Amino acid sequence: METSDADKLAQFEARIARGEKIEPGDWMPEGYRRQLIRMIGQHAHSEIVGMLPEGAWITAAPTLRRKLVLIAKVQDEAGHGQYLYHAAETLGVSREHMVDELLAGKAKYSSIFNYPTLTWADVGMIGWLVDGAAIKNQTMLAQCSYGPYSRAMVRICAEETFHFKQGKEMISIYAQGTPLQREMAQDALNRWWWPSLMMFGPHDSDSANTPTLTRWGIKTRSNDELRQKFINEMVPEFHALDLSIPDPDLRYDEASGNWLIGPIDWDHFWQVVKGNGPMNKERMAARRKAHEDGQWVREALAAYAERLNV
Ligand code: FAQ
Repeated sequence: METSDADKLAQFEARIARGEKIEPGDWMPEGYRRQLIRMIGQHAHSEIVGMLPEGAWITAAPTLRRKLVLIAKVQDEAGHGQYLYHAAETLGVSREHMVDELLAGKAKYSSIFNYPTLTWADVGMIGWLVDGAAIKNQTMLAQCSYGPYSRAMVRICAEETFHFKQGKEMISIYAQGTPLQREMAQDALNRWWWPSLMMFGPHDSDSANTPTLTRWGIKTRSNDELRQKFINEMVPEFHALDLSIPDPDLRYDEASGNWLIGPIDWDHFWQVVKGNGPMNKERMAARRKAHEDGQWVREALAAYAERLNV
């Protein structure tokens, strides 16, 4: 007897409830596949576009050690993009299609990469704050129900932890360094604090995808829950360095044990998401140029593969 779609869905949801991973050849509802392609694709694009803000500082790193670390970090982000495009391909979408969607402005990537890196301290602040926020989110995704995405996240989180540590080390040194270094660290915190909080996405009440993602075990924590966890961890760290958080409403709430923040400027966030942030146009222009410059490599690889008949 044919199993009905309703039965297949019930079996699929029972597997998720038992904590089993869903693998590429397994039956899955179309909505699950679509959500994963959307999210993993956006995540892959974020890693690739995310190479640009820090990559701009490679030639200006202050010491050889810092330069080596930064090159390794930016190269890691490229690797993360590769794992993620592969993970999305297991769902039946091609990398070419995903990249075309990005370059055509149809696919999103994280809002955080649409801000300029104005000083060297921004490199440290990205490592500490931006990678820190990414890890919070990705540690949750390492537990997600889709096998290839969850396994990619385990490896990515391990590498991001190194990014986080080198960023924290830099900012800690500068915050205790010369007056100019302190000023640079504070200025970087002033500019990156709010965009980092926006990385977690809109408030739960406006997060259209969360109910579906939670139902199918892709997300196990909401945008606001992860943001609050991140704030609670980061505020004492910055205070310990005598750096001030750029939020006049920030206060500790004894009852909940949470650091409560002032209102997030969501109008600004949506402007950035829609392509009108400080660096959106530059970021997309850089990706299009890289894609055009790489055309001969793709052609050469395709010709080689054809010769080998693979
Ligand atoms: N930027 O319904 P929700 C990194 C969109 S990796 C742009 O709440 P969802 C490593 C969202 O897509 C950083 N768009 O969405 C690194 C949706 O639009 P859609 C990237 C955003 O999926 C470090 C709409 O708003 N990480 O940093 C943003 O439930 C340093 C409604 O939102 C990932 O991609 C945003 N910030 O939750 C690299 C992790 N937030 O698609 C280099 C995977 C929301 O319906 C240097 N993704 N939107 O048209 C996720 O966990 C989720 O997708 C969220 C959003 C949490 C980002």
